[in-house]
Amino acid sequence: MTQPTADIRNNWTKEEVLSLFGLPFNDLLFQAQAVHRANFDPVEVQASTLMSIKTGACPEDCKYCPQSVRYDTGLEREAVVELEPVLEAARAAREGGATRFCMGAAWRRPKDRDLDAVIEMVKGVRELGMETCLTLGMLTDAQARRLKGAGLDYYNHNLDTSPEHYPEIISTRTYEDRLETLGHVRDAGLKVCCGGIVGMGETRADRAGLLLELANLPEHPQSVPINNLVQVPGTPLAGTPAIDPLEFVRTIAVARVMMPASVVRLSAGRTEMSDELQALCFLAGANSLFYGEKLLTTGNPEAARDRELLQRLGLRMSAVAGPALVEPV
Ligand code: SAM
Ligand code: DTB
Ligand code: SF4
Repeated sequence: MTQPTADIRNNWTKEEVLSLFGLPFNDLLFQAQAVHRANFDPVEVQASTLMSIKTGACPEDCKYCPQSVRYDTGLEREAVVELEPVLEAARAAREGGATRFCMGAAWRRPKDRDLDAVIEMVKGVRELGMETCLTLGMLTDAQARRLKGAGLDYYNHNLDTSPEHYPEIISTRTYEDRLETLGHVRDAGLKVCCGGIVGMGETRADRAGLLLELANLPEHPQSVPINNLVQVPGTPLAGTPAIDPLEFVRTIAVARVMMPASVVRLSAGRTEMSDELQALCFLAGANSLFYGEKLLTTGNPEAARDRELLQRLGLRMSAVAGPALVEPV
């Protein structure tokens, strides 16, 4: 895969982003597809499988999240899972064709001693020849370096929305806190997975604001998950009017144009999407998905159904990295 640097910009303006959003749909998709083809194999889609390694009872108040202790969503809390079930799930994900295994914990921030068990998981999954990703909440500089030393590939930490809309969604951690963790992750040499959620009642200007923040980070995140809100009864955002599906496609396309060499993931919310809508997202430059029946606590399309969809579209999952293809620590 070539990653030309000439087109990589970190100085986007809000006006430019809004004018991309405002292009006629076909012009925007044409531009996004051209950028995609200049940077990636256009028929390849990366597949990541998620697993929740610590579920529920989270002290944060993210209004979209079923795992916050503040909302009654009927979710059973679960302590940190043992190593063996994690490795079993990772093996199954690998058999199914996933190349990355992402482990998520409902923490505000992990304690140093929480990382001991997590590091064993990272090492074990890596030995299976898969890439590893963690999302554990805020990290200190030392924690990020420790995870890098243990062989972690990616750290997921989302900005979620624009700085302006953010206070409507979360009060227990600031945008600045998120940027700080992203800095620690980047400085530790970990690959950054950072994106957001749309369909949370935000405006187009907010969607543009989110993409502006992501693209103007010191380095583009290597992985950019675009989630469509999964509405979970009991969360404050349940009942929010859904985003126009074509506006969702535009958001993917603008992300692709602004971050040409980043892998853009069509993330949560696919269960509610038609095959045609997902096809448009791939045309708009999405080249990754979450693969497997479950996200963290909510549903995702069946693996067999996704394989069939990709096959109908002439797309293929990128090859499983063999142990030799995963960089040594
Ligand atoms: N607790 C850690 C944190 O928030 O940093 C890590 C896990 S958290 C569940 C990871 C991400 O999942 C959130 O930042 C959010 O972007 C996404 N997410 C959570 N609930 C969601 C929902 N209902 N719909 C779409 N995305 C969601
Ligand atoms: C991301 O951007 N989306 C994933 C992952 N990173 C951790 C999480 C989606 C969660 C959807 C709600 C749930 O299943 O709990
Ligand atoms: Fe907690 Fe993460 Fe959910 Fe926010 S998104 S409530 S931090 S698990």
